[in-house]
Amino acid sequence: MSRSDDQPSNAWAIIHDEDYRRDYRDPVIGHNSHIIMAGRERQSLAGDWAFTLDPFEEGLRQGWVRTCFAPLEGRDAPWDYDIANGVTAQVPGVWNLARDEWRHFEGLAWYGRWIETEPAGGNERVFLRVGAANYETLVFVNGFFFGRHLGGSTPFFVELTGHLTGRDFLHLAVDNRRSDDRVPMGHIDWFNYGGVFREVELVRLPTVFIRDAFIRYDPAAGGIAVDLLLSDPVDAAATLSIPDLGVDASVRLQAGQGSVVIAAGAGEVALWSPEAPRLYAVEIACGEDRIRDRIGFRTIAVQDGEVLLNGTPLFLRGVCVHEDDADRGRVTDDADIERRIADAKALGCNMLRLAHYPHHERVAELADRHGLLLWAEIPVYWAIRFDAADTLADARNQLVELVRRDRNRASVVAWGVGNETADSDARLAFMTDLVETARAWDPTRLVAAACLVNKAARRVEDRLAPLLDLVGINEYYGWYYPGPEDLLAIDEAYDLPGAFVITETGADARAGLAGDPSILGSEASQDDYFRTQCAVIAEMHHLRGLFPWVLYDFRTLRRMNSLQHGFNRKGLIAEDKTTRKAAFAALQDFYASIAENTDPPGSDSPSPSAG
Ligand code: GCB
Repeated sequence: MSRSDDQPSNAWAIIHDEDYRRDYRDPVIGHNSHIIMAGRERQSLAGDWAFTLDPFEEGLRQGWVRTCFAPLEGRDAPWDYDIANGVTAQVPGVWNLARDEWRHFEGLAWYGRWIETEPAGGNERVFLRVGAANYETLVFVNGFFFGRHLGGSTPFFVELTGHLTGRDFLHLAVDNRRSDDRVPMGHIDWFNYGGVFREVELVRLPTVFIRDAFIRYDPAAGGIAVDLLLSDPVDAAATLSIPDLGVDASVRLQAGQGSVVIAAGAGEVALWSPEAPRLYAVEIACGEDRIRDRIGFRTIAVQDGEVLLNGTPLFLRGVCVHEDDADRGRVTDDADIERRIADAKALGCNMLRLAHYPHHERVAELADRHGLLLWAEIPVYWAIRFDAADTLADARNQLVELVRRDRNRASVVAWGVGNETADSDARLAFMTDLVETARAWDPTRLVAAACLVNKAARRVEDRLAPLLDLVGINEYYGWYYPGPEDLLAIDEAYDLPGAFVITETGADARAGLAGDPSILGSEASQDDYFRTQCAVIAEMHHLRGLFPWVLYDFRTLRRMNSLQHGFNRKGLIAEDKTTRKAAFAALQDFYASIAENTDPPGSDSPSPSAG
């Protein structure tokens, strides 16, 4: 029986067909589907969706999405799937935390729901936006296959215009299986949550709409620079207004593209910074379309190993954070993000490293508002298949989806392209491609990565490092390795053009575990680790930033000892996101000492005490 029939197929007829994914490989939905969301109205599809685990991918083998609509009466063959089987799951949500029996499921699952919305009128288009679903998502409406998206943390869009009748069934088949050709691959130190864990929405747009707008302060170009891209290659005129700067400009677009530079000197624009996060209302209109945003204008650069924000040297007082919640997994909301920002600020931070994948877009929007710098990264982590062209295409696409989503956010100052990836020729070619891709899509931000150290030679030794603006090392001297005195030798030997930062350092501790510093896992041992580290870091001359690992304990199945219980316990705060461990104060003291003394640690002026 053919799988295009709309009658249930006889499950027996397809059991020898192992090439059952052939009809679902193309099209691949990538960053070209991107639509700038700034201020647009959306119809939320949040709520309970019909949900079916499908570990054997029978839905793809048997074509469930086409056959499920046949009425029960009149069926002449048995069937294995109903859309209304009574099992539901929340969107946004991760299935792992919804039911105990789904906790460790890795594979394909079907989400489905009716969409009730007006079909697109003559001068309208309708798009589906999926905020993020881990990892591969196949999109179907009324059984029609639109394509598949790869990558577990970035948004994608599907045009539904012409496919909606008023009441239509949307299926998302989400597959979170780990595999060595994905980004990340199978071996990771965080929990591989599955599901549609960010918002799913419908967006209605005019026939020709503003697909993308890149808005930034670029003194080299002469002021505020704006690039516009329309949905279609038409000639048009757009208007750009920034009322608080008295800007009311017009932009000519040819074949759907146009650019403008608004002359504005540093004196005229109040530049955005963590201390003064000034945002300007910006509105762009073209034909019937209009986007509205609040944008901060600032510059970020690295010169002679120094990080310059608005031209002024800055020490990056950071901390790493995962997007993880003990109860909701990857699902987050404004309150959770605001807490993250408040905890980082309480620590004395001016920056967050969003490890190890793109976090929710609200993080950058709220960091813009509250004044916190961000390092945003893609999950090129550990042993990626650097020799595989498809894996590179996937990584590159995830990077561009992230950049296009967040490049109007002043808070985002660095694109992280990789974390602790082993050096090889294939890796160098792969990473060089990502560095160039980041710069091509956004020449205004820093490109960063956590690089490799030759422990024996005590120096940063990584062919990727000279290509970067921020050269990070994950060092863990005093935890995985003896130390931390070797840091001084590494610092001494540092001679690269990029700014040198510690992208990770930390030690596990179970909140509440008493004992003296010699008891590994006690709060005192973690506190001692950081106080010892900071005393050494205070003597480093080249270091321009520190990102301790990690703000909160987070779930990971690599960590199973009696203290860990499935959590990485290097958090300065426990997984309840409330209980601060003793080491929190150690870092707080260190950051306070740096903030008081505006010179970075190790500079020739009096160096800050480690507290
Ligand atoms: C690292 C990794 C990070 C781990 C951390 C650890 O170097 O980048 O993902 O969670 O170490 O705790 O070992």
